[in-house]
Amino acid sequence: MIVATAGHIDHGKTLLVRTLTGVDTDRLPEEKKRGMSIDLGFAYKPMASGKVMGFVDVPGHERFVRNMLAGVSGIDYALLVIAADDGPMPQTEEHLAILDLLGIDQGVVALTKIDRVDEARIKDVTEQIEFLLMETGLEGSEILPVSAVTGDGIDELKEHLAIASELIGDRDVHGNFRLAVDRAFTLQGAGLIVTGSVFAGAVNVGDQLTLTPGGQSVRVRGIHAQNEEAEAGAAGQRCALNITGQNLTKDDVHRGGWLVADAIHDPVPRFDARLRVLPSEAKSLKHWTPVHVHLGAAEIPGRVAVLEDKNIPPGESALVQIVLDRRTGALRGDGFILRDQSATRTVAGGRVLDPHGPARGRAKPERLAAIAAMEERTAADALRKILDQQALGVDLPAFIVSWNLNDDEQAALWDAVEIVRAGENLETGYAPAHWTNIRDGITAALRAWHENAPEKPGPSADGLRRETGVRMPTKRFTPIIETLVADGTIINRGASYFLPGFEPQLSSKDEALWKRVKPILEDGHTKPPVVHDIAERIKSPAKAVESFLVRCARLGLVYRVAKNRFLLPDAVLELGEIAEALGRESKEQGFGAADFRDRSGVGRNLAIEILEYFDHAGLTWRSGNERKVLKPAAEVFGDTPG
Ligand SMILES: Nc1nc2c(ncn2[C@@H]2O[C@H](COP(=O)(O)OP(=O)(O)OP(=O)(O)O)[C@@H](O)[C@H]2O)c(=O)[nH]1
Ligand SMILES: [Mg+2]
Repeated sequence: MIVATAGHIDHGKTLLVRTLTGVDTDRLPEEKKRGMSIDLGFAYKPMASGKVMGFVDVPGHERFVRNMLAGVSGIDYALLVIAADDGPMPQTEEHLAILDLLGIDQGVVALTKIDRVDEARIKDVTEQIEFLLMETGLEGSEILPVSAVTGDGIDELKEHLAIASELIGDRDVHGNFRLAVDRAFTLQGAGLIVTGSVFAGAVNVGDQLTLTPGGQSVRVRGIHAQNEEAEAGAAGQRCALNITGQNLTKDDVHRGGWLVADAIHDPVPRFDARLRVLPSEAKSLKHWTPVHVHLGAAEIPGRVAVLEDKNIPPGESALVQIVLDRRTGALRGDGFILRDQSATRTVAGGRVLDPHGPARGRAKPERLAAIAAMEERTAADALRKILDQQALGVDLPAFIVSWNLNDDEQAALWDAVEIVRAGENLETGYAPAHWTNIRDGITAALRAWHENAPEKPGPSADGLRRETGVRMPTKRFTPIIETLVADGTIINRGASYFLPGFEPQLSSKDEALWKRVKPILEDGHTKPPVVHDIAERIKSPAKAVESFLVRCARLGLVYRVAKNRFLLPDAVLELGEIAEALGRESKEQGFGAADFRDRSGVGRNLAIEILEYFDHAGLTWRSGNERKVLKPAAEVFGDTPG
């Protein structure tokens, strides 16, 4: 369990942590000199259960709220410290609001410095605090009077924390590993050390991880979990990882970065979220307000795009898109806080819903529905809703990263949700009803195409997309037809798509012409006459014969070897096999055009035309005057349709 302190300056947070753990977390000379905390402090306390409790001690000064924010995300339990003499003060309220906005709803209040006040005052302040906690996540939390000076109430507080840690237990370790970096330093003899709270998943010595947003690859050489040397670390612990990586230096790692499993390295420039504006704000939060965004241990300037209305009144919540000045790691469910542009006031906070919100059309009704679906409690419920909404399919890799689902969790998701997954990597998901619609649309479009043009091959992928009339980008359409080809619903040949069983046919006019031209081509075999000569022999215009032969080529009846020369498939295969034999015989050296001319007997000009056609078709590879054969001729020309 990780406990973080919270509360106004000088109310006794650091001394209380020292009393509980024996560790003075104010280590900076500046902190000692000024008698106040500036940065985060860390302390650990082994407990009777054998577990170790981690403490994050935060500074109370209003100028260091940003440091406080880096410390409290990713904790399990709040220790709100309020001095009995002062009672609740501005940062008591601000820290409490931050804990509430981050969704931290487990904790205890330590009413400190009771040695300085009388019983009546304790009763009075306790009532004030009960009132203060109302309608926050910490409503009803225990309020324990203590004195770090006399030791009064300290045993009760220790007892309380021990029980809380048993009740909370080990956090559910789900998802891929994710640690919010709050410190990075080099240690003599060990190298680079990175510390932080583990938000999700587990890590083992030897694991490969990625630094977000930079993308550097690192390896874990050693782990300290809750201050003890360990083989592994997991969610709910503070960890120090000794990492190495190519050319990796301390400058590559900063507070605010993330150390994550490769699968969830996905820095985003914006995210969609639900945002709540603090009731204490004087004015509504306007669209495009500049703010400081605190998420994990990061602080990034950005702006708020209000999606549903023009602004959000104090105390209200609404869907927003947070647009960041630079990329950061953010996943669904992450809590975040917004402070005003001059970083003097906490204004609002909320939860990330969709880290893959689009820059354009972010406030369209269908987007609002998609964001709202991400508010569902489980990935399965959210996916069901989104599949239902999105007739044109859902980007599954993005969804999986958003929810940080590991392999087992993904498998469970596919079991739980009725879904058709399409594409080479099953990357697009469809609700079964939507899938059936799209499939039927495609087969209907193909059927209409074949009926209209029985002599033509089917359309290309892009043509098919247009014929089907679905409004989706090629990138989304391609996986669909890949899947339909794989399951045999449609057939792909060359660049064309067909319905099964469809064979393109010549029109009756072309069929009659073919009966006259085919014998001429057969006669010529590897040396057929050019188009012009064929036209003369059958007494037809050359243009008409050429376009007729182009139609035949589309059906695979002939190959167009050169602009004015068409050969029958068996002649092309025979010539291809001659090239293949020459390639085999000439080995490394390759063969020349003259070799091919001599062996095939087709004459110099035609030999060159044919060889250039072979280069183009991928049978041969030309370098200088020599050619090599890349694959068997039968593989390139053996299986011709029609
Ligand atoms: N009498 C009395 N003094 C206390 C008690 N707890 C803390 N103090 C004193 O209050 C002063 C502030 O205590 P800290 O623990 O540094 O307060 P803090 O909340 O950590 O302050 P920041 O980190 O600056 O926000 C110190 O002089 C402490 O000795 C207590 O229970 N009784
Ligand atoms: Mg302190």
